[in-house]
Amino acid sequence: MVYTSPYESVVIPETDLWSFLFERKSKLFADSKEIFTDSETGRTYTFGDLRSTSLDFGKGLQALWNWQPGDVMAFYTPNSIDTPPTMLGLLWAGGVGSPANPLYTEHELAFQLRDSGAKAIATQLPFIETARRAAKSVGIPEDRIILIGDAHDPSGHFRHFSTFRNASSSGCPAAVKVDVHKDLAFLVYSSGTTGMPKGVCLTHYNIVSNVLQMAAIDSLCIHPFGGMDGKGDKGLGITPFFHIYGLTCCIMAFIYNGWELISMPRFDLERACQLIEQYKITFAYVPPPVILAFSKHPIVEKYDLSSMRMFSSGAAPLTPELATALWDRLKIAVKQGYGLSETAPVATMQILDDWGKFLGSVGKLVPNMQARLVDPDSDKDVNQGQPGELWLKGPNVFPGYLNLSENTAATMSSDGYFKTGDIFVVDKHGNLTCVDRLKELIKYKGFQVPPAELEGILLGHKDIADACVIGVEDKEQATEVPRAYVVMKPGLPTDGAKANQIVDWLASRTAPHKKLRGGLYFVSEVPKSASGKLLRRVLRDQVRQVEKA
Ligand code: 4UU
Repeated sequence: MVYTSPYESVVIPETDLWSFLFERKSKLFADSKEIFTDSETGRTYTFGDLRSTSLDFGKGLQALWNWQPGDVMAFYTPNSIDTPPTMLGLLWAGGVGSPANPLYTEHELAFQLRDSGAKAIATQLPFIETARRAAKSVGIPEDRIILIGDAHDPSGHFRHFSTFRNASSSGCPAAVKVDVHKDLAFLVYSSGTTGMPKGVCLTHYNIVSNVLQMAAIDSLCIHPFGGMDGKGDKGLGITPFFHIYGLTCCIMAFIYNGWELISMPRFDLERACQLIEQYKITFAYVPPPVILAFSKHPIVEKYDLSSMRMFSSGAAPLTPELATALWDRLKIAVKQGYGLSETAPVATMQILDDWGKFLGSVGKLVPNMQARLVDPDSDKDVNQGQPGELWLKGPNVFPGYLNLSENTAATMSSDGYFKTGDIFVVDKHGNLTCVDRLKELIKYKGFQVPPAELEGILLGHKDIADACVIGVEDKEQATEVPRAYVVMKPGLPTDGAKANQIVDWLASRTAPHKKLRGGLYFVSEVPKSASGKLLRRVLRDQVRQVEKA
């Protein structure tokens, strides 16, 4: 059975993202409307500033670097209010943005730079050393590293993006013409259902679609609380802009809707509380651990959070208990959305009215989406009420992984659905609930941890013969954590000290969210199929059995 979104379809214009945001809306918002404010400096971009700064930067890219359509720029930076205008200027010039976690090691960053074919890197001063080393290792010239943020390079060696503004010519030609269905706006990285991180190709049309799909849900959410009408609503910008959640739900949706985002460079609970009180913030997109912090931490009591109307939680499962705990303590509603990098990202979203009625559900399909729930062994639809793998179709679904046609083919069904690798049930109202994950991906606080990547590094350790990494639940932190099962080479120690040593060794080679917080256990073998394929699920199911007992 094909499930269709119960919401009225939205009309999606065949417009590039820059023009979609700035040409249409410029007629609706005053140029002076504040959109992005930096939580620490108070610096602000108004709608008019965003438009002119992005234009200047786009023109500068063409004039100074001869930027060509399709050229990729990596963004290796924590949230900065300079990301939206530079990223959009890049798009104006026909370029493609590829954001990377600023805590990536040189090696992790180099992987993405190489894979995406990045021609330049936008970063901030504290990250310049890693950016420089990674750039060097993939052959990006040092003068293609550009700074954003408040700090300039005192030596003047690395150029600040604002100097592109001065360099650009006057006049306002149109954005570079793109084929909205083929040309990419973003190349974000996700391991998908299996293996190493892959470039998820997202077209202009994908992103424009998702902004409008979300806007349709928002328009149904807000009225009981007095209208999310672009006049008074303010969001707290916690979600990383380097993840598709922040890119679409914070950067693009806020510009489109004319909402103000108070952007935090990193999440800190007390600082978040101060900002909510100071700016009278009304909503925020967050992952579940942030809900945990607000519902449990004593510091929250010190602040007046009464302006907050709702959180929207996504990127990992939110339990009914957590949503209820937040409501009981602060009377803030928390609705849930679900999606993936491959769906740009929002595929389902609760309307505010539904959050307490269907606790634990991720809501219904957003407009213009269809879904099937399928038995992954037979590819047949499951009966209603039965769990099945969620397959999705819609204008926000990506065209494929970069240069990986086999992976793309494996993830698309013959009838054109994208196979999410997540197991869902659906109720008679069309509310979807995620009950399990078929794929091997681990999510630490909403961040991806691809097990194959950690196993690859572990196998590079001189003492290790074999390894298997799985996700285990950490209820206290409301997240999964990665755990390794390791086979040592014969005769080597397998005590706690050795385990800690390997955990630290691995941690020094990865971004902090990939640390083996679930521990490292020595085993004599790891489960494998007859053909030698690692059976992570077998191990994961065994752990779940033990933990249940
Ligand atoms: C259970 O994390 C994302 C997308 C996040 C997002 C956030 C708010 C989507 C919609 C929204 O409203 O993308 P990725 O690619 O990093 O990770 C995708 C995976 C999914 O396949 C699923 O396993 O993250 C998991 N996931 C969730 N799981 C995402 N949202 C949820 C959820 N419940 N609500």
